[in-house]
Amino acid sequence: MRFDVITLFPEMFAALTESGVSRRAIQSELYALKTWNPRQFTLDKHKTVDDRPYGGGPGMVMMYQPLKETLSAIEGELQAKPHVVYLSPQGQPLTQQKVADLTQYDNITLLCGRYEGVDERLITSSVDEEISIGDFVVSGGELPAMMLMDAVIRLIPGALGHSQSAEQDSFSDGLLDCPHYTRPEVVDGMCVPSVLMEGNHAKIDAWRQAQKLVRTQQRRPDILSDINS
Ligand code: 4G4
Repeated sequence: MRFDVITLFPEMFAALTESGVSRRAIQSELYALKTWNPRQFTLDKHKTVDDRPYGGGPGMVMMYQPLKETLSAIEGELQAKPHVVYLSPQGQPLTQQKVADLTQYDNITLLCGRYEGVDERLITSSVDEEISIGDFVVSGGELPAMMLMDAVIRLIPGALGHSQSAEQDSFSDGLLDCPHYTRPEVVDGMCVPSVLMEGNHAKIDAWRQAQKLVRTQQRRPDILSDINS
């Protein structure tokens, strides 16, 4: 799998290459990452990537031309057209199911907006899907893009160690996860649920499943009503 990222702040992506599961997965060549700065595809001496919005109003808009040229340069390096994703608050919500669907693409290009976003004509001509990581706003698409990439990367076979398997994640069965405990057996007067100390694995599995259901009912009843509809 290969990710190409269009961003005015390529240095931010060191967060993925320098630590954790995403760094090990790059080192093991489970995926590749290349960043592209649209500033390098500008035509004027000031390397302008943004301009004022038609119709007036506050803020700036990312211009069509540098982004289109960046996409063409990316396509020039690939065998086939990439799946182009634009991160924006106006996108379809990202879910674990959507993350799993994205693992099927060999090439994903992520477009990271800054300012008020990108010229709508770039979206209609070149973007395959617009995705939101949640109903809130951050200053740029970079952090949302990194979250999407991290979520996809950890599903690539071999990215997680045996001890942490993706099948055991929250949402893998559509429910929230059960609580977890480790040593010591008592800490600041708080003990571990006795069922986990008794070694009856059928009973432990049943307890964990019940905890998942109870927590989902109490914290996210919206998830249960989706499953039951
Ligand atoms: C596109 C349009 C994504 C990108 C406007 C991006 C939240 C999300 C951005 C903006 C983002 C999300 C600056 C408002 C960058 N914020 N929820 N910001 N804004 O996925």
